[in-house]
Amino acid sequence: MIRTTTRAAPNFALVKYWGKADDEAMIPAVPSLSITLDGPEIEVSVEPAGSEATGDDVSLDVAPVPEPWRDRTQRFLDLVRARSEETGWAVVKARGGPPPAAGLASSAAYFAALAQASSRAYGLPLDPESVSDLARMGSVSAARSVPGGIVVLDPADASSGRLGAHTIFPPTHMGMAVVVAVVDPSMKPVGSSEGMRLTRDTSPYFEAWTACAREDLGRARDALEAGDFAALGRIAETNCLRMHASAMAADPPLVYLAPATLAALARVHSLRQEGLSCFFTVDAGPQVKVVCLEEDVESVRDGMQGVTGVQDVLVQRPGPGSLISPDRES
Ligand code: 2P0
Repeated sequence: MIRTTTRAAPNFALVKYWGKADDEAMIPAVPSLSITLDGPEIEVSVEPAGSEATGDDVSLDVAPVPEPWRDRTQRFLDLVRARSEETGWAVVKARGGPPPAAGLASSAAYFAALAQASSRAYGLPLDPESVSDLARMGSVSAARSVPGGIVVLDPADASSGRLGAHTIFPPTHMGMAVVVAVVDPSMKPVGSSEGMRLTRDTSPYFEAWTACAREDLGRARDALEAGDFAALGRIAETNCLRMHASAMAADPPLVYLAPATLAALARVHSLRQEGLSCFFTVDAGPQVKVVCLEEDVESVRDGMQGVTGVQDVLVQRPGPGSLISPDRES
């Protein structure tokens, strides 16, 4: 077993994943399209446990640790060992990354880094497609944080239960940046996995949501191909609100949008009317991600800072995907 340290960053979807077709195999019900960011990175190391170890030792230096992460990490390492000739226990350490379980894609970053580190440590294939396929088994959205730039994860690409995400455009495509307006970084009351299960099982709008997804993906790809930022924004905003509408119609209802979230959406609309190239997307939490063109990033950041209830504004850029740090291997 090789001691390995890797880093990975969150990704935000413009065409969203919400709902699984197969819970066990972690196959999404819909295709999704996302931007992998350049930060904040979580660092994960995997190394062999000592000879007296009787199990894996998982040390998560993130606060607070989301409840499913420990169990999922354990199941993930069991899966890695089942695919490997190495069967030893591991010591896993994680630190950094965005605040967990707040709709800032922390689990995407964590499982992407864990997949990369454990693939290297346990001698599994290291091609991006294989690592992405493995990351998906920790969290579906983690598959999208392995490749960089603009990424697609499409269940139509699954074969023999294998499904990885791939880059469709490099990070520099169209010169985009992401301004994150943090409304409340504390843990959301209903996590994504539970929220999408509830939506699938109880929302009368889930079927309508899944019916729109493939067309949204095709239109988003066309807009990216044409370099049409305004068209991409219309598709992303519509797709985002369709996802939230399906969740709001669940029983019990799931409302991830806070009053300050709605105020931030209104601000994005007015910034656009003032001539800035920007659009919003919101995940399973109250934070608002504003995608804009690089030339407008300062104005958009200033505009979002003035929204009542917005606690912090961060600027991120499309990034290269998860990377092994050779200096930390041994
Ligand atoms: C997305 N989200 O496409 C969507 C939009 C949240 C809203 O992917 O159950 O943490 O571990 O597969 O990957 C969050 O879902 O859920 C997510 P699991 P995951 O980014």
